[in-house]
Amino acid sequence: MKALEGVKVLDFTHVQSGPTCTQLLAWFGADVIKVERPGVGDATRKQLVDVPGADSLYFTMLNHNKRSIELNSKNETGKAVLTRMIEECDIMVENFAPGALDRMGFSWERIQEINPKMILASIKGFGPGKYEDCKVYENVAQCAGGSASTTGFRDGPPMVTGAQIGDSGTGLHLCLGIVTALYQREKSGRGQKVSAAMQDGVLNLTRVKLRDQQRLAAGPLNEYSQFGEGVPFGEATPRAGNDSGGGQPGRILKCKGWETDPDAYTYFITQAAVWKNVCDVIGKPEWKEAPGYATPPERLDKLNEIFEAAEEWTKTKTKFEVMDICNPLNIPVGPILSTKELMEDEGLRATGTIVDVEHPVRGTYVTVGCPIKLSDSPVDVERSPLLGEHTIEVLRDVLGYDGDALAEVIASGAVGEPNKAAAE
Ligand code: CAO
Repeated sequence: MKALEGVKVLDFTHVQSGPTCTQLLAWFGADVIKVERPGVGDATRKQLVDVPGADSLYFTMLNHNKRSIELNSKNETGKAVLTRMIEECDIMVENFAPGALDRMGFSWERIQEINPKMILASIKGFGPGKYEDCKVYENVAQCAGGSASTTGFRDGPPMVTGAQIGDSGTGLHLCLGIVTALYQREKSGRGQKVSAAMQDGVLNLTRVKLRDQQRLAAGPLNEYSQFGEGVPFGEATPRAGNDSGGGQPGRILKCKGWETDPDAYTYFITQAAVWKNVCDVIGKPEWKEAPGYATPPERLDKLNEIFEAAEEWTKTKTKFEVMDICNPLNIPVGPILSTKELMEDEGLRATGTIVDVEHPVRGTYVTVGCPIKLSDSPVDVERSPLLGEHTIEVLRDVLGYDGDALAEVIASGAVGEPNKAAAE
């Protein structure tokens, strides 16, 4: 038995943010039925195509364990089918542009009329306010949510990060809102609307930078490298390069092979509690007790010198050797792992965080499995559905269309051409 077994999800999501949310619900055992435009489907099916004729990795990696139904929600028969789906499902998730659901005729008020127990979950770029009508993509959210202004180096431009905190991050936020609403529904008997704005999601993940913004009022942020370098602070939290965020000085340092391998680097933290170990490892035992080096405040204006010395040492070791030497000494380090190394990582494969998936059109591909492990609800990652693969099955088994009623829906064209053949 899976945690969300028996829960039905009308998945009206597309691109990345919404699909990451419903993929989690599917992994936790919900029956997730993805509604897609006939003949077209989620735009990502045909974006960044690597195997001609096959659904792209962009699509397959975000839509595991779901069923797909083709349905034109703007045609009258399609609307009737969608209404039946709203009656049958527990949760409806969407991330259309602002107003699109209303324009289809399915406002929150209308959805509640159809099914008062429905949980309607929506992702938009911005919450209510002057930008509420904007269409928003990942990097826009990273920029508007405070991540970009606090990422990168002080002397360079703002930077976006490779982690999709705007899309996948907001998908996670929404997922938590949905299961919480589901829990409340157990007691109240009522559904509710769950909203997550991408700007808000990014800002939540950038929370510590707002902590620093307010600390500026009490003086310069002395754990930032620029403090030790004597560079004055401005009005807002600055970009801090690779400084660690928790007050212990840390940097990314070159390791053996850095000249040719762009990922031959390690993170290295000069943790105060193990300063003596750090000094021994990097070949500077004289710094252990030396005036100007012995205590963390004294070291603040010498961080460049200290990390240069540390790097002289790390450059003689591979990033994995650095890990092997420093971990037993409680010196916090971390290898910079490439995507290739992560895909091949035996530990991640053993836990199901990296998995191989078979796909009938594209063959075998690698994906990131469920990163959240429930001891009583294990996850089997199943391939994403082909466009409309389950249209007839869902019409029959979930919505109860049979005989003439089923034939009528198919003849209307509301569920797309290929399914006529499947039904016959
Ligand atoms: N049948 C009929 N019509 C359908 C349909 C279906 N099954 N599914 C979608 N449509 C229609 C919508 O109703 C909409 O029509 P109208 O414009 O006439 O109302 C139309 O398809 C396009 O939907 P959209 O505006 O959401 O799509 P877009 O490609 O123009 O914009 C995006 C994409 C992501 C910018 C926008 O959806 C958005 O801002 N979403 C919220 C924020 C978000 O999730 N962004 C992250 C995306 S991942 O980077």
